Amino acid sequence: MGAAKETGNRESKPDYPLKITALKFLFSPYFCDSKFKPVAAKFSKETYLYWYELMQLIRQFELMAEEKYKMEGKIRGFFHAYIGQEAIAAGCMTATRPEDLYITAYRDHGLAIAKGVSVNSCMAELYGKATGCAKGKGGSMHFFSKEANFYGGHGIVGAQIGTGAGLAFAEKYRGSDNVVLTYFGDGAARQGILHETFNLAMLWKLPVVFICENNNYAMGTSVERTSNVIDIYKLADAYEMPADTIDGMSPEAVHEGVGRAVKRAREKGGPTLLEIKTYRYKGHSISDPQKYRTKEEVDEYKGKDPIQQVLKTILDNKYATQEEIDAINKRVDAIVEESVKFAEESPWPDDSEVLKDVYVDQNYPFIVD
Ligand SMILES: Cc1ncc(C[n+]2csc(CCOP(=O)(O)OP(=O)(O)O)c2C)c(N)n1
Ligand SMILES: [Mg+2]
Repeated sequence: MGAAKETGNRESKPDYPLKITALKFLFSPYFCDSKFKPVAAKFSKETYLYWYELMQLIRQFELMAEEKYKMEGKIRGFFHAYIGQEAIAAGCMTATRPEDLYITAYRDHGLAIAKGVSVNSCMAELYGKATGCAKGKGGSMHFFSKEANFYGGHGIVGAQIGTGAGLAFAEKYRGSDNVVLTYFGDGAARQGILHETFNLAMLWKLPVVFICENNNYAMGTSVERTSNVIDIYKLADAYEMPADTIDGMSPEAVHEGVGRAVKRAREKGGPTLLEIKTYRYKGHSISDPQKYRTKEEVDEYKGKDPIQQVLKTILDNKYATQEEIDAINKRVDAIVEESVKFAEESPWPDDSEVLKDVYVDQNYPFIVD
């Protein structure tokens, strides 16, 4: 756990039992069942292997896509890598159920893959192909899959904060016990929509967990340069919303903190703000010269790499041999290679698709022949 703050309604230690059942299928999410063992218990071998494989998959997917972008020009447009932040996706997945909804900003590849949007359809989306998860019409910033309960992929900084609360309102209205995880960056935390959304989310006790992925930069602007309040979790205070800070380089810490917030939301206790401290190794986007930070700073965070940390735990505890790790890496490489083949062989969207999926109402007056 990151340093939890001991004021007001803050949390400092796990306070409820949690159990992860065994993983049945590769990349299908765990079920988190709050009736069983305490969260402070050691995580299982299966959990570590799942985290390792998932984080490797996300990273290798992005490294491959970056190569296809930079070296071969097969991918164009915006592209924001999640590399360095994978522990957030991993910890959130083991702390939530498949029915729970995720919504995020444009840095969306990692969460989409974690949530189960097919790797083939993600690569095809980057290629702009008809088989992409947004039919090739969204690209990197607009991954989407209703089946996977992944609600985007949003390019307007902060806009998804309100939409996430809207999804939570819908879940409450329908009487489900699903929880919405609404992700946004440290830069988005300075948008006015956050305050209006926090106000209503608390008033109506919506089942939403607000997750600020604080990677310390909004494009080239550091958190310190955006506000007098640099502890983003404190923004919850104005609405008496529970809040916490979490070490985002540790899937264990993410799981614990997110698990508590999800439990609260599921049990009708309302929203939580989690400030998850993380770091992106790559630039803001693929075309960022990164003049605003030093190589030493980047290297310091690479020294805490979540994939390497999880690998160390696996090997130290003999959860797997090096040969078994090599087999996982090979499997991941094969999935990524296959996604490239799938994307390259897929057709381009048909011209007739241009005006489809813009408005639900096909007779909307703006759509004319
Ligand atoms: C409303 C709006 N303002 C400005 C932009 C331009 N813009 C795109 S990303 C970004 C930085 C956001 O940083 P942060 O929220 O920290 O997310 P991160 O990129 O670090 O994941 C900005 C200002 C935008 N897309 N939308
Ligand atoms: Mg940021």
